[in-house]
Amino acid sequence: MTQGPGNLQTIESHILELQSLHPGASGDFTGLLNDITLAARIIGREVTKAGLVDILGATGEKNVQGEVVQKLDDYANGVFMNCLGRRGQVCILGSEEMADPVYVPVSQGSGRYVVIFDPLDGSSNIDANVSVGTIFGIWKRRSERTHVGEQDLLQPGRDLVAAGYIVYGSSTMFVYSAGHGVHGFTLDPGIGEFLLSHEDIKTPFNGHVYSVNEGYAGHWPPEVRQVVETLKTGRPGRDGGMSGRYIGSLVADFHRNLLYGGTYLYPPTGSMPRGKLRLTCEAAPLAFIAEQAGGYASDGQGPILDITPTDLHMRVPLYIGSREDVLWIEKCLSESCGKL
Ligand code: P6P
Repeated sequence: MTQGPGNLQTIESHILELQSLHPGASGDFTGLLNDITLAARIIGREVTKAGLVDILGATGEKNVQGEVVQKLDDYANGVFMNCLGRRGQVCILGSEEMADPVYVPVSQGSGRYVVIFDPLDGSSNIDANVSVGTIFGIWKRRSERTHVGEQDLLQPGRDLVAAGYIVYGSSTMFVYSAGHGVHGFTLDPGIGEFLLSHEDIKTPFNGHVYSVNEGYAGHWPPEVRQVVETLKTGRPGRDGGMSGRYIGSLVADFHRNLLYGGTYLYPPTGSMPRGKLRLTCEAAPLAFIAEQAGGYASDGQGPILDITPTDLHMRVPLYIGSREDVLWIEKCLSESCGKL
């Protein structure tokens, strides 16, 4: 008898197994995660055929960050807004593409969760067929359903109940954690299912890659320049320097570094004193993933996960990836030494 395919586990069954860890669970969390996988499949379908249909190029509009919005950004944001919370699990939706959060009316359900997402990060690369990604974070509502407000929206990453990203590249991968390790699923477009391909991802303790836009080196604080130079030439006790790998697409750089080891850096510059990346929809969800996989994420002074946002679009410097490397960077920057 011919052998069928090996151990095929769909993301839906993986999420259901999670639910079994929480006896008496309402199923809201399971439904919400499945809604996100649906949004991922719809966005992935459009991203992978972007070159074939007239959705390339920018809308000409600018988003709240002042960045030119690519048509697919708009589309991806709309998909998330339409797919999430259809069954009332969500009380607030926040998006990198929307200036203000959307508060879901009480009448539309239990509203147990808050979801903040970057629907299509790295979208300026779309026309060049470079990998792009979606990032999401899920928090629990803190206040009574009838009193939802900023205290529910602006929570530290330490309080995330789940986070993940989808990378639309040579294949479409869905990587997430609900606090029980990090697991990766690869989309089989033939059956439209995400199948478990990377169970319990652990990122290497240190790496040989650093990812940063060195075009800004002249605008970094001197201690950052010193740290990056040391990464390149080789830290004391390390065999040689690191290699530079920078795609210009955070999810793609992060994903490669997560699997192979490495560190992504987006330091502050003169024009961006808090860096470029957003805490709630980029840094915190990826920091949650990094720490669940044994890595670490810092703003240069301390853990990203311990920062409570002051507003939905708050930016933070980001140093994220292999634990030992990021801890070394943090030690140097917090002591402004850079010469260890
Ligand atoms: P820069 C894309 O706009 C993004 O948010 C990340 O995906 C990427 O790592 C970074 O910004 C690229 O920024 O300033 O190097 O072009």
